[in-house]
Amino acid sequence: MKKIIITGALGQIGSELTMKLRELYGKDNVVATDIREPKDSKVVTDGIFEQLDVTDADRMKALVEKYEVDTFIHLAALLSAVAEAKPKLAWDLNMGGLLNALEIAREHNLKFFTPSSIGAFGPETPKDQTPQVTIQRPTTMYGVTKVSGELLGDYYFQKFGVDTRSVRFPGLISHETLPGGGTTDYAVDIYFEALKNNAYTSFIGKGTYMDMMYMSDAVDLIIQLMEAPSEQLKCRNAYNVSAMSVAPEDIEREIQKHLPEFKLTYEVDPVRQAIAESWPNAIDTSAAQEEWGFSPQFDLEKMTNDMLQQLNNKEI
Ligand code: AKB
Repeated sequence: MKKIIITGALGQIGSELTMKLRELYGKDNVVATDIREPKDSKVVTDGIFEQLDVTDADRMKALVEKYEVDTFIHLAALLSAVAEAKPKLAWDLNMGGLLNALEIAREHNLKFFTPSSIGAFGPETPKDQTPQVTIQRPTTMYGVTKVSGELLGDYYFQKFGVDTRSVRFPGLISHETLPGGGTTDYAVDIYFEALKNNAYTSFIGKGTYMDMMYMSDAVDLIIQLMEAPSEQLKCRNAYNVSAMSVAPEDIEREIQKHLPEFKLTYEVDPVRQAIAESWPNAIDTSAAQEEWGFSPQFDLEKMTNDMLQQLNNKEI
């Protein structure tokens, strides 16, 4: 990667990835884009930033040509719960944006990354040790767009030789930017509320296991995957990646080690609970480990220590 364009740069992943890429590759070599342009964000003020609606293929192409980029990191998408509330918009944005980006990657011979998700699995997928290659029949619009995106990644690689790379992200936990409209968002909110109110009401039920990962591991793995030699990669659609499989009560127990009075209660949201139940409990990440050395640094204990410390420093 020498010159990189990122879409959705103000989102949960984008805001941290952009800063890390600027640090590693230089401010002049990272073109951050988003549909919003808040003047108080470091992503906007600390380097190159361009406003971009990813459904506008002409502007996307103009920016790729203006900055002569060689790598495209396409993050702009709606998350699972919002996509379920607005399925047509989710299809138009998630698929329209991805197709525009892939076409430009084909025309300009760009290296390409876009994330898939554990949402690409469905109720018929094996729930535990979910294999890299398995049944993918999701029952959400988010999942439909993620499986379609994986197929497009394969297609553009096989048909046109575009160097497509991807992972199936689990729930991502971060202290910088809040996620918006995901099913796994409870695992972020719980830390903010623990420090603010010593209590949290979870919209995901007790005993519901999902894969999760700390954002610093997610950012590092994107860079590691993008820098891996092309011939090492067998799965062009998306690699399973995860750092832990947790239920709300597991996070509760870890938080209580720091805040003994912390209280977790439940008010289950039937829509997000149904989505969570259609996803795996714990996926098998051996292909990512073997093919490009995926090795996350944060387990639940280490992540909880760091989250609470970082949030304390911010005095939220
Ligand atoms: C969501 O919950 O929608 C995302 C995801 C797992 O893809 N965090």
